[in-house]
This record gives sequence, structure tokens and C-alpha cells, in this order.
Amino acid sequence: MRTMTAVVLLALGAVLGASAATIHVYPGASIQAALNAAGTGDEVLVHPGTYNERIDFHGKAVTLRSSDGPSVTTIDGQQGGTVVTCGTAAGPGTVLDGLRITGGQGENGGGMGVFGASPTVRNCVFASNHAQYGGAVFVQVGQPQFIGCIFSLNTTDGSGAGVYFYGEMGLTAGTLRDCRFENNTAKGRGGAVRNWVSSPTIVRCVFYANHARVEGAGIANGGASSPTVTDCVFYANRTDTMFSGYNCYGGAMSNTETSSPVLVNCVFQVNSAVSLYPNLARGGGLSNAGSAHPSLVNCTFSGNHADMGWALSNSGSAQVAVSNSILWDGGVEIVNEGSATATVRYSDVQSGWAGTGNVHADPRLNELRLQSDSPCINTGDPNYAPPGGIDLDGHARVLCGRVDMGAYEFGIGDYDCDRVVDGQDFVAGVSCLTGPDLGPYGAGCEALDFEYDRDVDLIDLAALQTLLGS
Ligand SMILES: [Ca+2]
Ligand SMILES: [Ca+2]
Ligand SMILES: [Ca+2]
Repeated sequence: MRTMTAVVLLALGAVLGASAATIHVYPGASIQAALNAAGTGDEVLVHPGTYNERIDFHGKAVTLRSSDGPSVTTIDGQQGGTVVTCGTAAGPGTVLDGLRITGGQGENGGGMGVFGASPTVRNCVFASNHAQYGGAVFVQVGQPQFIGCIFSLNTTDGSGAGVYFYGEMGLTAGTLRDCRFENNTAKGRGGAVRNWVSSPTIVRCVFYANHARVEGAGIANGGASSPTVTDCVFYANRTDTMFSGYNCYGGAMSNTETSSPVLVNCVFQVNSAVSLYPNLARGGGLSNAGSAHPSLVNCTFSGNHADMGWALSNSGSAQVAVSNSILWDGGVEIVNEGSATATVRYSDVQSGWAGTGNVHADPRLNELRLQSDSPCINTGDPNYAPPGGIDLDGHARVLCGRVDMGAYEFGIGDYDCDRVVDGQDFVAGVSCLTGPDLGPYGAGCEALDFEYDRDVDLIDLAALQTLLGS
């Protein structure tokens, strides 16, 4: 037993002692050559410049990163094919970090193809790539993580100009976190993201000015795709049709077949479904068809537009559940066709909608936040237990004892819930500092936890002071 332990420790020592190598790549040299030379755990460090090549990780657990970020470090595929290929069961230890990927042109994934792999992609920019499917990225089986990435000006003849998650061959999910999709264009579905039988987790992403011709200018969920979409902003995305007899659906999002995404703390603003001919454009915000069962909690719709259903268009046998939300677009907010239903509770619907706790009164928005005289303050579902603790501003989701309607909770800084932030709140704030290490606070101090780290400290009081001074 003793010998055994020693052998194990020796082996462990060998592993720990084997220091990972860093292989430097400078302009004129080949990144692929460095990847070929790299072993498990090694780092390939790419120095500023443009590298005209296409690369393949060959499944290696290698970190490929730039020394100075994506604004000065580019891999340009020069329209020769997919720029970055990641397959052969690569796991999260296969890392792409801080590079700009451009000039990709492929059938599946112009910028990057992920096939049966789950790499980590951080701080990358995918710009001006093109593919038949997945203009920037195509994922077929795997759970890649995209963190802090920008997808801009990518195009596809088919669907998913930004990312196409294609799950018909096996589990395809993954994560999009803190990503930005802007000005991507799909001739088919999913101006930014197309999910087909795929359910990724999408958190704190911005979808801006993406375009799709058929449906889902932001996200198009098809097959059985049920992503969770939390703390996301959909702004000025647009689906359109120019031809008589052709419909278009979902300025921000479309859900078809049995897709049942869950949307929490999301904003839908000035998205549109547009047609040259009357009554062909449905769902300025969302369109739901087939047997889609999406649910929306604490979402705010403002300024969206379509021929039918300025916020929501529902058809087929879709069943939509809405709670704690604001639908204030200026037209008929919800249209149901076929046997579709919309169950709306504790929400403010401009054109009115029957349901428990609903109102239709001016929500008194200022940059989509509730003003102190808003009827949406403390009128959300009294039994609501938020799955996440924060609102879209990153503050506590529930303040003053009851959740509000909309993506932003009212009352940060207002300890005593009198809807005014003043010196009395500041005095209370000092009482929420509970010791030299500060530490967790008692109930009621959430309103003063600006950073929402479950601790009221001097940083929070500084933020409160700023609010008082404004
Ligand atoms: Ca509240
Ligand atoms: Ca107060
Ligand atoms: Ca804090």
C-alpha cells in the first residue's frame, strides 16, 4: 500500500512537474505549425498581426490565445473554407481566446466548425464570415462555451448567421454568455442564432440589428429547441418579406414545432416584422407556431411592430405563458390564430388582456426602467420565486417584498420603500454594514446591495451616494 501511494505520488509529481510550454507565433509564421507541435496543456501565444490561414485543433487540449487581443490579432481564412475547425471530441480544455476570425467561407460554419466537441471560446470576434449554414459558427453535437464574443456582419444563405446549433445527430447545447450579435443576416432563419433540436443556455447577450428573411431575426428556435434565455436584450432586429404570399415571423424570436424556450428578464425593443404586402408579417417581438410552449417572465416589450401581434403572434396550437411582464408597443400586443392560447398573468398589456393581476395602464417607463409612479411596481406575481437573484441591471430581483413587472426592478437604493432615495436610506445603509468583514446582511438591505454580492459594503454606499447626488 505504501509503495502504491509512492508510485501514485511520483506519477502525480511527474504530471505537476511537466510544465506546460508556451509556443510563440509571430507574423509570417504558421499558427497551425504551432498547434501541431503543441502537447496537452500547452499554450500557443499569437502576437499581433494578420495570419492568413485556416486551422484545426485536431482535438488537442491546447490554449490558443493572442497576446494583445482581437483588435490587433486576426486569422483570415481568405474565403478558402472554415477558418477554425474543432472536432475529435475536444473538451473545454481546448481554448480559443482573444482572436478575430474573418474571411471564412464554408458549407457548415464559415468562421468556426464545432463537430462533436465542447471547446471554450473567449473574447473572440467573428466578423464577416459566410456559410451555407452557420455564417460565423456551426455546432453539430457538443456543448461549446462562447464567452464575451462578438458576432458581427456574418451572413448565411440558409440559417444561423451568427451561430447555428444543430442537434439532430446528438446532444447539442452549450452556452452563449456576455456575447453580442450585431448586423448579422440570414436569408432563411435566425439572423443571429438558429437552434435546431438544441437547447443552449443564453445569458446576458445583446442582439442588435440582426436580420432574417423568413423568421427569427434574433433567434429562431425549431425542432425541439428550448433554450433558456436570461438577462438578454433584443434591439432593432428585423425580419421581412418582399413577396406577395410569403410570410415572415418574429422580429426578435421565432419558436416552431415543440420549441419551448424560457425567457427571463429580457428586453424586446423596436424589433419588427415587416411586409410590403398586408398581413404577412407576424410577431414584432415573438412569433410562436406549431406546438411551441414558450414562457416569458419579467420581460419588457417596447416599440416592437408587426402587421399582426406587435409583441406576440401565436398560431397553430402554440401555448404561451407570460407573467410579470410589460407589453407596451402601441398596437394590438397579442394575436392568437388557430387554437393558440396566451395565458398572461400579473402583466401590463397596452391593448388589454384578461388574466389574474393584469393591468393596462401607462407603465411610466424611463429608458425602460419604472418611474416611482409606475403601476408595475410591486404588482408582479406575489408568489413568484425568481430562479436567479437579479434583474437586468444586476440588482436584486425582488425589492420591497414583491416582484415588479418588467425586466428592471424598481427601488435600488430605497431602503425604506417610500419610492424616494434620500438621506434616511443612507442612514439605513450604514446600519447594513455589519462588521469589519461586512458579511451577509439581514433582510431589507438588498435595496442597498448595488453590486448584488450579498454584502453591503463601502462600494455600495459609494453607489448610493452617487444616486443621491444625481
Ligand atoms: Ca418590488
Ligand atoms: Ca427611501
Ligand atoms: Ca454589495
